[in-house]
Amino acid sequence: MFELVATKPFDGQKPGTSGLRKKVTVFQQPHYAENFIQSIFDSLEGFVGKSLVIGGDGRYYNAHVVQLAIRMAAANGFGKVIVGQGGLLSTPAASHLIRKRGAFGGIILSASHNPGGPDGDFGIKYNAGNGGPAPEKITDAIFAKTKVISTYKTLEADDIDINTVGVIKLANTEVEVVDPVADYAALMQSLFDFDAIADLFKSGFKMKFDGMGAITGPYATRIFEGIFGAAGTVMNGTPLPDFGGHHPDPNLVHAKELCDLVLSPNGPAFGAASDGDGDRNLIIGRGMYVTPSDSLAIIAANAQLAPAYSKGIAGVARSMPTSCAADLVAKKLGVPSFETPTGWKFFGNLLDAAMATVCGEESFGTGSNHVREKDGVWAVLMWLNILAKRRETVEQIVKSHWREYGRNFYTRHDYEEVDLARANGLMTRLRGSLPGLVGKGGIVKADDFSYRDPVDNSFTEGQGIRLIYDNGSRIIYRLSGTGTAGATLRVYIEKYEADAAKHAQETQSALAQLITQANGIADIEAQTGRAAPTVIT
Ligand code: VG1
Ligand code: CO
Repeated sequence: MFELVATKPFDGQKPGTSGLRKKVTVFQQPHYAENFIQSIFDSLEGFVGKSLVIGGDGRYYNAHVVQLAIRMAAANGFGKVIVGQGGLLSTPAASHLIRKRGAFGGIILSASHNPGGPDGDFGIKYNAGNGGPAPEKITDAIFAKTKVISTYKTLEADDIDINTVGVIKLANTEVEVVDPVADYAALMQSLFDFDAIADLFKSGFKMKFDGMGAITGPYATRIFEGIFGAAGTVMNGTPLPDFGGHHPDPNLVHAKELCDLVLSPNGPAFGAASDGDGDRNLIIGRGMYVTPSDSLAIIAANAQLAPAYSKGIAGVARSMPTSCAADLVAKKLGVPSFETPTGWKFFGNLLDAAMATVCGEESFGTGSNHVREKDGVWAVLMWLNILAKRRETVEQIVKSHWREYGRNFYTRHDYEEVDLARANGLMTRLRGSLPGLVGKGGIVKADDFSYRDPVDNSFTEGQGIRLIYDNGSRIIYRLSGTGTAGATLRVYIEKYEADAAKHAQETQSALAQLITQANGIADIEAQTGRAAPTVIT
């Protein structure tokens, strides 16, 4: 019944910021997904007889890869596979399930915020026993295995029924199909004051949540509409293989329908959205969009309003390009703040060691020590908990935060699908110009960010070019590690403003001077052929 299939290595199966992401058509090549999954197993030790969690965001090709992953897990000797019903699990729910069941690890099928459908993207990611994305040590080992693979192990067996909750035997392996939402909803209930939130809704508070045709629909429907009784809250709540044509990236551009609604004068008081795999969040109040960096800082400052964090937080961690707003909160709370490279995998050690409790990224990612992934619905519930306790509007909460701490004006300009060679050329040229930039126009530091993990001492370099000014302003350039076509140049721009009288400025105009400098220093138009960014957040 076990089958050893001969195969040859594929080029480029290198995990990026968050797993291996490629066009669906690339994954559809015979043996492509199998090679990567076998390489994951080949880089791990000691899993025979143990459990593996498998699930994905429901995008096109999910159903196919879930089945082959189950067969391969069984053939490779896992004693148990825990799979979400219908092959579905949001990324944070998968992280929770790994931890709750003491699984050896998990395979998450997702390309997250990347578009789906037959012409869209697909992805595979391995999470370790702590529930978090595999650290670089493991992803490097997986990549090394993909270069030498010659066979993979599978079973000769038909697809099994994963649409019904229950247990199925596949060869020597037990496959348990679980409700993808139940455990996660129970975890949320243990963290937040659900009674206070339900009361908020009873008082007439209105919210819209945009599932963007992706994985969070069932989670949001069960929690917001089911538990809180807020009927009519969820829009685009059914996960679809092509996300209903949505680009499930919860930002002002792709969640426009939601934002227009909430920003309108008679709109709901609160709006939120999540991405393809449920780990990102967009927070917007009537008349007030909250930047992810501000959201992280506000959550850190108010976390003690939620039962699970009532004794305070141990520390705050943010990715390097995320604004420094959270650092100011940590300082006031008297707890440490950490600055890590981009990607949630770098928070894992800090969370495991209880050095940080709340973490966040400027890319709409916020989370805590409750799982080892960022968590979209968690962030929305945290905001609801804060709103329920403070009984102020989102706008009032944000503005009073700025009055207390000052405002970190912040924007990110993305230049998508730039020619790869030109993008690399821009970065190389920029790197070469760094020594000459110090001392010019107030720049006090110009470097390529590197990070030494304080827990395991691992070292990572080349994580983004930063220009730091004497007044704390920052310009950061890096190339995306999640795209599947050409290169995406990300330019992050930040300026601190202590004076409350200047907090009302529009973001792009407040940052205009720095934006011009950012474009000029990297010579973006000449180097990329692009006169303007494709997405501004
Ligand atoms: C992007 C974000 C990063 C995030 C990563 C995965 O990576 O910038 O902050 O951790 O996506 O998020 P990059 O390399 O493209 O900048 V998700 O929700 O796509 O898993
Ligand atoms: Co995601």
